[in-house]
Amino acid sequence: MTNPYKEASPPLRTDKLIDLAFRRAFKRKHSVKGSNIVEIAREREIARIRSMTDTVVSRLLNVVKSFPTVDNLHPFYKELAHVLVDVDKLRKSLAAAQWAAQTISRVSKVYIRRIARSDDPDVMAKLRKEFTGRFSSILKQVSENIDYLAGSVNTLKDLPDIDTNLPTVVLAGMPNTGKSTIIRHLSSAEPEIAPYPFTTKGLVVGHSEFPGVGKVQFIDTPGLLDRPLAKRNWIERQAILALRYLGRLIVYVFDPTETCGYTVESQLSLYREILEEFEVSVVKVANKSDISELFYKKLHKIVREAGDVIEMSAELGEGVDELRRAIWRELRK
Ligand SMILES: Nc1nc2c(ncn2[C@@H]2O[C@H](COP(=O)(O)OP(=O)(O)O)[C@@H](O)[C@H]2O)c(=O)[nH]1
Ligand SMILES: [Mg+2]
Repeated sequence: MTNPYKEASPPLRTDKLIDLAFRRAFKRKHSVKGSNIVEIAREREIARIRSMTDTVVSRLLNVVKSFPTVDNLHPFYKELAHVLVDVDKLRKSLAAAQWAAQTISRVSKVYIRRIARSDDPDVMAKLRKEFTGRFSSILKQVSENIDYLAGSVNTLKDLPDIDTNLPTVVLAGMPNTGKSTIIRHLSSAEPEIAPYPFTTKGLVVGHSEFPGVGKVQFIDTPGLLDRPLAKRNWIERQAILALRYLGRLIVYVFDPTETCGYTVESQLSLYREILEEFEVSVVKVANKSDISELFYKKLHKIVREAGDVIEMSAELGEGVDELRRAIWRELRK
């Protein structure tokens, strides 16, 4: 599944919707077939009511129909929907839009019937005016709901397209430890950036085939899984924690040389937080082995706490095969 909100169509804001319905009903000439003044008037007023009704009802029902049911979504998208919008209000708004469409349909039938029975063009015009009044008032009654839907759809459309059916490996580690370099080695093509509303850097998504496993998705999360969680606000925290529904496996990248600008202690502390929050397997990597004079100085501190790590140099492409094998073994489990 990709972003389930991609296909949702946002409604027009209520005032635009009313405008559009009026424009279509009154600025356009409706082809009427009547043979005398009374018949022509009747046909015209009925055509106006039908036009207003169709314009609005089809649009509202389309919005309701195209909106995915939040409860049925993959937990990643479900969680993010809850972070970005008020799902309860969303539900009520969809129900209100549906109610408005049905009510306008019903009321228009009543007025069409009354106009059909009339023989007086003045009465017909009066009935049509009465209808437009009811029409506007029904829409105004739900305008807050319709506008909320419009806003929500536009927000949710910005969620990234992530294939939730693929086995997914998430990269984590402090900035400059080598995650981007590693993901480039692991994926067959240049990784793509999927915008993520919670970070300007987006999610970096790469793919690669693994024998017996098939296509595997790699996700790097710059600005998210590279800083302590404790200091995040609620929204950031939720946005980060939603990632746990994607990854079957985390590759945590250490930089024992500390040339990344972060101490081994702080790298271990983020590692601990991620272990605690994400209950998935972790493959541990110690990167930048080419800087050997610094690499071995603190490696033992990492090994003491995190256990065996894969020593690699992403810069030189050394250890990449071993990392691939470790990932493969975990995904086969
Ligand atoms: N010496 C050395 N430098 C590396 C290695 N891997 C990455 N770097 C460098 O470290 C910096 C940060 O790498 P990057 O992949 O962008 O780290 P990220 O912030 O974790 O994505 C870049 O200048 C890389 O060239 C490595 O194995 N050895
Ligand atoms: Mg990076």
